[in-house]
Amino acid sequence: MRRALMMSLMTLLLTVWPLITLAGTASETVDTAVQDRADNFWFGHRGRMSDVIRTITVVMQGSRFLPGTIDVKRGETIRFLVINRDPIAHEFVLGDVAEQAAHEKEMASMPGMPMTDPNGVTVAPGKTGVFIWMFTQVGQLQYACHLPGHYQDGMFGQLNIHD
Ligand SMILES: [Cu+2]
Repeated sequence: MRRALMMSLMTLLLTVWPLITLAGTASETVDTAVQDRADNFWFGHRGRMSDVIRTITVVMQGSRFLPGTIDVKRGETIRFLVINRDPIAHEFVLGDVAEQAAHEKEMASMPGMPMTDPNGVTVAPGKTGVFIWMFTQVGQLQYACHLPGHYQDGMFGQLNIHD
């Protein structure tokens, strides 16, 4: 009798265990879905190295971007080499004017937080950042730095996505 109870408990556990494991997998799937959504912007998403068709070098110097204007084509995957020649960190963040304003607000609310957004890269003093982006729509963007005061001081450039 006792043995039979033990056996049925074992059976129950064996039946439930895969469900518990599945539950864990399900929540990971949700996290990935959230990650995917966060990675998608109206103008594109993170690109793959194997799709890169050209490299554009951007220099950050004197809290300015060089060049000040970049032209790309819809459908292009660009590798940005972002060279920071300043003794302070800078960001290279892609977005339209409204998205830049939102990011500016976000950065102001948590000073010193390293950026984790998929649409940009933070580059340490004297370092070079690599950032790959696939442009999917025609439009006007800015690339900007949102370290305190930099955007207001004019640390942004114009990026045009053409047909
Ligand atoms: Cu900056």
